[in-house]
Amino acid sequence: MNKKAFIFDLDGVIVDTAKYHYLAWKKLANSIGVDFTEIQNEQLKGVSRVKSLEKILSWSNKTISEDQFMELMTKKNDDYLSYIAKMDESEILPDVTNILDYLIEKKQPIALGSASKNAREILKKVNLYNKFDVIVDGNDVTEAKPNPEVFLIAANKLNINPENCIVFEDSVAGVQAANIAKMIPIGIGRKEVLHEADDVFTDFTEMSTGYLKELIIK
Ligand code: B16
Ligand code: MG
Repeated sequence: MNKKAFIFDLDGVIVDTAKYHYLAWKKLANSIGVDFTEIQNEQLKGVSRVKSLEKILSWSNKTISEDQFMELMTKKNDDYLSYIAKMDESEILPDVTNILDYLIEKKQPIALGSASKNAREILKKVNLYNKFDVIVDGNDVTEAKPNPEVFLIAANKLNINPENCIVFEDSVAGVQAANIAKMIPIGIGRKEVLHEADDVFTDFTEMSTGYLKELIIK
């Protein structure tokens, strides 16, 4: 049995902040005359703030100055921060705390691997910060998912080989990043969207402790 590690994405896996990113991006896109659909939103999940805005601008063929770009990024984040300001433990997704506690009880190393620069603040707000051995977020990386940097840094800090790392992800970019890192991606969301993952669960309520045990001893 090889020692495993469990890496959790944040937005859309631990907390439902994906809906706040959506609302903030939609408002911003509409304010510059760009249509913004849920399908386009799917392509922004797991993607950094800079890359997300670049994508929105490319869909509309808009070019703006660097100053305007920075202004829009600040606007989006301020809007997003106003949503997350009110967050508390009630916004933790179903069974996430149970799964974390089970892994802690089984002495499994746990990391956060998120593209978000707001990750630490959110974890503190929902009282989960202390459950992680290692936290790697948007402030620690230079490359955005699907680049595997965020997960590789987490594996390195935990001192576990990438092929023994299980990654829980809700985004296509994140599943691709885990695959590129040669890790084991488990999708949290829809099978049609996350078909590159090894397994997909709608949410953690569908994941049995038997399944986790298998992952630990595999
Ligand atoms: P921020 P994750 C990602 O977090 C989100 O999925 C993505 O929608 C967001 O643009 C990105 O974080 C950056 O977030 O603007 O807060 O720095 O899913 O990797 O936990
Ligand atoms: Mg996510």
